[in-house]
Amino acid sequence: MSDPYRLYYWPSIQGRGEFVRLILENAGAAYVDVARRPKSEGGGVEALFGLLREEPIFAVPALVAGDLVIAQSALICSFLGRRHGLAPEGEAGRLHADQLQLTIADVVDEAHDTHHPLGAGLYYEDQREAAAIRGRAFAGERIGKLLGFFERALARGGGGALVGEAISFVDISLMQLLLGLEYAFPRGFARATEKTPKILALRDRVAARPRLAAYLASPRRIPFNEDGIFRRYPELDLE
Ligand SMILES: N[C@@H](CCC(=O)N[C@@H](CS)C(=O)NCC(=O)O)C(=O)O
Repeated sequence: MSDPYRLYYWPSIQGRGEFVRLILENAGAAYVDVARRPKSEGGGVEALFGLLREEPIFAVPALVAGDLVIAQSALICSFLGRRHGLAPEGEAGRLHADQLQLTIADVVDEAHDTHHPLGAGLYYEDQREAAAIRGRAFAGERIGKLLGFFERALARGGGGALVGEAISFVDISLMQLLLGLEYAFPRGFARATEKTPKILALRDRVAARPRLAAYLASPRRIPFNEDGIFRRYPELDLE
């Protein structure tokens, strides 16, 4: 049996690492969520900083798979999808799935920038005014435009999955994106999704997959919180 995967990500948030956790959970793959292990067992955030010192990686999440060390959440999801029967067959389908996954990563960046519009290194409290402008524009316009894009992408393929017939890593990531946006921007999300019934139905089907449903209900799933990417700051949402 091969060694379990080692996921390196912050231990107290879902963040970008959650996209990777969900693919691992859906695959039923053995993995160690390294920083959530005690320091005495080689875990803790010290392990993250150690990896960042030793490997040519700028930021977590990172996945160690045998001799491979992979960063960038979209790339890790694609890699795991291909390894675990969760990726489309053929080059065109794989490129399409990667393209959608990268678009999801772009949306994650935009969601992050609503609470940190001036700088990731500054406190939220020091950029509240700019955040309110950015957040309202995101909740009022961008969510609708972005989710409309995914609704059309899903409809093009017949409505069963974003790429091809079968659920792939990108459908699982879209589920997480929708859960995150709904948590952070409940009013903007409710308005935007009045026009996107297909992606909501896909989200529910994905979340009901037995391994994912078990994970989502388990203590392994860190609750959304205001340290993560998707933060519920009502002043950033629609009035
Ligand atoms: N594009 C990268 C972004 C990675 C990233 O920004 N990670 C955050 C945590 S979610 C981080 O550790 N950032 C540190 C920094 O930017 O200095 C991905 O999707 O994995």
